Amino acid sequence: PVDINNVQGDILAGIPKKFEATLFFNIDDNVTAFRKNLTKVIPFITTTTQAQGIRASILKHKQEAAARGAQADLVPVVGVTLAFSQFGLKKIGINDHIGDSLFENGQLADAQALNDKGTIKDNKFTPDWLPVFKNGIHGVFVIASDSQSSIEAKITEIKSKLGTTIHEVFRVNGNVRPKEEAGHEHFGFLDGISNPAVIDFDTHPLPGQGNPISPGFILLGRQDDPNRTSRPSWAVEGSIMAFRYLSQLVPEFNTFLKKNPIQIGEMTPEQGSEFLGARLMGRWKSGAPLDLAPLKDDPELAADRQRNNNFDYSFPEDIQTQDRCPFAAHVRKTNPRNDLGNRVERNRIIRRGIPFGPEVTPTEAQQGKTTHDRGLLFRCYQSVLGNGFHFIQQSWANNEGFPFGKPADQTPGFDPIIGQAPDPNSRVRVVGGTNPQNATANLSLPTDWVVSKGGEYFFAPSISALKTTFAT
Ligand code: N7H
Repeated sequence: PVDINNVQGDILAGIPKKFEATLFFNIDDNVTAFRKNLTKVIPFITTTTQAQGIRASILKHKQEAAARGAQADLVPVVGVTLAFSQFGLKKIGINDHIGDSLFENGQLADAQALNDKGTIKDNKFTPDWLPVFKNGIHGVFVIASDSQSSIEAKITEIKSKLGTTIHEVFRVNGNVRPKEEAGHEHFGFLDGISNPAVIDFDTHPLPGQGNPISPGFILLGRQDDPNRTSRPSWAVEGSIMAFRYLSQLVPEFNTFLKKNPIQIGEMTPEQGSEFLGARLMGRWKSGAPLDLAPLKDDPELAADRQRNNNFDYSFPEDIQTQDRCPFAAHVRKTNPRNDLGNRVERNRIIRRGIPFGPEVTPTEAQQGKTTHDRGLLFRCYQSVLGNGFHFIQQSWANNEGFPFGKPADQTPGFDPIIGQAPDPNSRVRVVGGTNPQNATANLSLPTDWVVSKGGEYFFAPSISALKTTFAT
């Protein structure tokens, strides 16, 4: 079974957060000093048991506040996650193959296969990424808390322990959006509803979480890890983190919705625009799934954890129609549920992203044009990138034919949210099935609304590996 005192807390449990700093660092040449100092930082790293404890105390705090009729704030806590890229492992002198070639080659080498935008010169592809992600980052700290000041204090503490053995190369702050937008990403949709339940850990899965998946699809070296035999012993109970810096063009997205409403029955143009947005996502902004609420938002359903994820696209009987939810809708593309006979365990990932950047300004909204960078600091965990993040992006979201086996006159098209077309310069994507009354009609999307500015693949070691293999 999984040792939850050994697995980092961000992976299976998640660390509650209002603010989160993602701090990328390089290790300096005195590696021996770094490994020695690292010993003093390991006590800061949050374990799964601790993350669960934080959740429990927040729940208790909320219940107590509710009993008093008061509003509960987050309990003051800080959670820390630490992970290393292949460059970092090499720098430290850990040269074993971890059993994941995409990780070992790094995300930059994967950018073209992911269809990130870029330029090709002399047969060489260079993505349009922030320079920092092209320079070989060694490691990342993710620091989550209820307040920015607690985060700053923790960073100071970490840095004081590590001294000059690392230097920060880039930091980006994420935060939960204000007031009623809390929990919603920048396009306005509630996020963080659906994650897989993991055997040995999630003892009470929610309806619709799907068959609980074997821990080895998330944790290296555990039950059903497809590459179990090729893992070095120190990699066991670690997980591979895919990080992506994804900018979102919110005013442009909204302008498109405004210009292309899908009005059914009595819908006003505004409702038609909401409806198109929901068709592209597969959920209403509230989080209510189209598969259960096909024509009208249902905020009560959205708020009910027993129901808001309990669907698999086979309603009423026929998985072959997109009357309720387009085949290409973001949530259907990235977790096709019964489109693949509910047999997608190995392709599930655990998502832990957070929005970054300011709210849309009135000027941006009015002009329909982004001038302030904002988006999602996407982070997900899996044991094999070629089944998880990389596979979902390349073989599902970017693949017009997926899900396969649908009626011949209804090509699903690209995932309208994250799908990327192969041509790095011209990006007209076609998506099918957006109009429930005309299943064969296609819609051309003028632009990408989610733009990759880079990222890296990291390995989040177990606590025991940090102690014995990484630190000395
Ligand atoms: Fe996606 N969004 O807010 O628009 N995502 N996502 N995602 N996503 C989901 O069901 C979003 C991205 C998955 O189990 C929801 O929890 C945005 C990448 C998966 O039914 C919303 C970006 C990848 C699921 C968003 C983005 C995925 C999922 C519904 C980028 C993987 C679960 C909330 C800026 C390659 C599907 C929920 C399921 C859900 C949004 C990126 C994957 C609202 C804005 C890169 C597996």
